[in-house]
Amino acid sequence: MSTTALRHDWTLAEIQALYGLSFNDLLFQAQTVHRANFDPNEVQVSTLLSIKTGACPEDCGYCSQSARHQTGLEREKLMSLPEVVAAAQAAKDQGSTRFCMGAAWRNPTDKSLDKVIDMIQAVRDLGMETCVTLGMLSAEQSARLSEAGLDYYNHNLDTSREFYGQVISTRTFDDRLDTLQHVRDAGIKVCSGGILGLGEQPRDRARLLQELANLPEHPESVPINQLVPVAGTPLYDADQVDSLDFVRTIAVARILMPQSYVRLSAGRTEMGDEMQALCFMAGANSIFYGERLLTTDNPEADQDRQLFDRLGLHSQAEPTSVSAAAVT
Ligand code: SAM
Ligand code: DTB
Ligand code: SF4
Repeated sequence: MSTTALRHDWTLAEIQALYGLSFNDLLFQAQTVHRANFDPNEVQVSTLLSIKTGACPEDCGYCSQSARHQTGLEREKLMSLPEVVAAAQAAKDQGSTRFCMGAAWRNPTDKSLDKVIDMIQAVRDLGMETCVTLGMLSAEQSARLSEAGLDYYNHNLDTSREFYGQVISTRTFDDRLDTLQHVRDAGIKVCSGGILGLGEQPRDRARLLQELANLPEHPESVPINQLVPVAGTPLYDADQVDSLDFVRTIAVARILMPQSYVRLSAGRTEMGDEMQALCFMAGANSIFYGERLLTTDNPEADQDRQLFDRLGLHSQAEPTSVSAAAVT
C-alpha cells in the first residue's frame, strides 16, 4: 500500500471546497485516500466502559453526566479493579482489541490516577490495547500514564473554537489543546475528535476538522460522534445533523488525516445499515463495539456482526486470537 503525504496546513477554504464537492466525487476521493493507507475492509474495534459515572462538575451541554443537568442518571463511584478486568475480558472475548475506560471527571486527582494506572496495567496484561478518557491532564500526570504503558488518551475538541463557548462554559478550547499537547509530549497516542448535531453550522464542522488536521501531529484516532440526545441536557432539542452531511464529515476527515483511524463513534443506534455503510465507504475504519457506550446504548453486538457480514468487513484482530463469537 502506498501512503499519502501528510499535511498540517489546511486552510478553511480548502476544507470547505471538499465539503462542497458533489457527494460522489467526495466519496471517491475519500475512498482513494483510504485504500492508499489502509485495508479498506478492516475495522478497528474498541469497547467502552464508564469506570466512574455522573456527578461531573463540568457543564458540557450534551452530556448526561454533568452534575448541572437533571438527567436522572445514577451516580457511581470509581469501579473496583476486578469489575474492570471482568468487563475487559468480556470485551476481548467478543473480539474487541482496545478497551477504553471513561471517567466523569474535570481532571483526575493523583490518588484516583493511581487506581486507574492499576486498571491500565491489568487490561494490558489481558493483551488488549488501552485507552482512557479522564478529563484534563497535567504534564506530570501524562508522564505517569505513559510510564504505565497507556496506549491512547481520548480528549475531544468536540466542536469549533468559535462555537465551543456555547456548548461548554467551565473550560476553554485552549484547555483542551493544552491537555492534548501534554499527552503527545508524554508519548501517548492521541484520540481526539468531535460531535455533530450540537446546533453547529457547517463552518464549525470544517473548523473542527481544520483544528485536528493542523495539530503538529494528526491524532492517531479521530472519533466522529453524532449527538445522542439525552433528556434533561441543554442540547436535547438541538437541530439534528443531516445524515449525508455526517457522511461528508467522515469523508473530509479521511482526506485531511489519511493515516488516522476515523471512528464512527456515538449515534450508531439511530443510523441504519445503509448510513453506516456509507460512513465505511467514506473512510471510517473504527467503531465502538458492545451494547453500551458510557451511559447510553450502542447497537447490540449481534447486530454489528450481521452488519460486518453484510458488508464483508472484518475486525482488526487476527481471527485466531479471538473467540468463535467474535466479530467476523
Ligand atoms: N470527562 C471526560 C472528558 O469530557 O474529556 C471524558 C468522558 S466524556 C463523556 C468523552 C466524550 O464523549 C466527550 O468529549 C464527548 O465528545 C462524547 N460525548 C459525551 N456525551 C455525548 C453524547 N450525548 N453524544 C455524543 N457524544 C457524547
Ligand atoms: C468518544 O469520542 N465517544 C465516546 C468516547 N469517545 C469516550 C463517548 C460517547 C459517549 C456517548 C454518550 C454516553 O454514552 O454517555
Ligand atoms: Fe464531564 Fe466529560 Fe461529560 Fe463534560 S463530557 S460533563 S467533562 S463527563
